[in-house]
Amino acid sequence: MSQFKFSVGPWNIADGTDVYGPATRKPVSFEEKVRRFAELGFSAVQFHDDDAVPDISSKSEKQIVAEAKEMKALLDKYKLKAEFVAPRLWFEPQFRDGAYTAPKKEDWEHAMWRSYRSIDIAHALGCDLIVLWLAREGTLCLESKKPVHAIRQLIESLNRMLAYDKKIRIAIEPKPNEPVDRSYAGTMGHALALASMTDDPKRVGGLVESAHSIIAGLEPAHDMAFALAAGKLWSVHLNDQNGVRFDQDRIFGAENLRSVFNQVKVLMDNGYGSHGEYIGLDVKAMRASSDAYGFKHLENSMKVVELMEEKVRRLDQKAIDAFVAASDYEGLEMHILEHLLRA
Ligand code: XLS
Ligand code: MG
Repeated sequence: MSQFKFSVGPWNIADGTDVYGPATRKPVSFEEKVRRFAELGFSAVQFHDDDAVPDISSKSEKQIVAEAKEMKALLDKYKLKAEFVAPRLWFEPQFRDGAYTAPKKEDWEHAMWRSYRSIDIAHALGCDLIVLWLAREGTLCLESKKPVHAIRQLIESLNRMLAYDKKIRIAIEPKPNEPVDRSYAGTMGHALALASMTDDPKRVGGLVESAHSIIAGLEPAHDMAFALAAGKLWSVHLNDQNGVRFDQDRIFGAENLRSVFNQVKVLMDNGYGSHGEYIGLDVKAMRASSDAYGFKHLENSMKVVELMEEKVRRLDQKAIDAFVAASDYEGLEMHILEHLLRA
């Protein structure tokens, strides 16, 4: 049994469509996803704004809140909470050159409208966290934006959200690229630097996604440690990634077991979850998997967390300290490998 509470977003149940080919699995209704999430033992659902309120830009503020309240009733039916709401500012063509760093004023204003609606939806769903994956905040053509001006406009966007609602908290989910070519906020270091430049830094923190750290060439456990040291690790997206390439959203543990062990260790060692934080997943079943196995990657990821929790609990820290005291790092390395490899 895990010591953590888990959360997941509906986009984790994907139909196999990728940039090179169509769906390989039948679509699953939103309610069926929520029902299965509850059945699998998740405690909360992660939302995009337009997961809670489809076609959000075509609706009035009143209608948006009404539909968000209907979504809350669905969560209550399955005894699930909402973890966060993330404005999905990478779908609408209007945001093709960025949302918070959009060069055209009307595009930036629409991004702010979507962000305020995300805050309204969060309140209706009963949560106080907004996640910003800054998917298109950067450049495709390097000279298309003045970087200092764009970054200051991004900070102003955060300030306007913080001013719109005095309770909301914002977790920035950094990623160094994809879909944008060069991101303005590629790592947790950038996210926490942005937080420090806002009008209310204590309400701006971070979400570490394992794969995003790997794509940046960094160790996810150290990115988590960096945010934990600042008291600002407010969510995680545990998954895995085979090296620096497109975001694979592989199951947690699929590629990098040593790192995965250290990610769980740093979370356990530092009381992650004790202030209500969830273990969030951001994983997708392989395109080749059939309909019957369209949820198995969620079960597998949770199972890996539980197995690694057991490995962390059984770790002998005194033995580690003794190897370090003797500067016997080869001995320490083998001690850890045997610990991981033995049943
Ligand atoms: C990128 C993001 C994305 C979700 C949440 O990894 O987490 O998967 O849409 O914004
Ligand atoms: Mg993610």
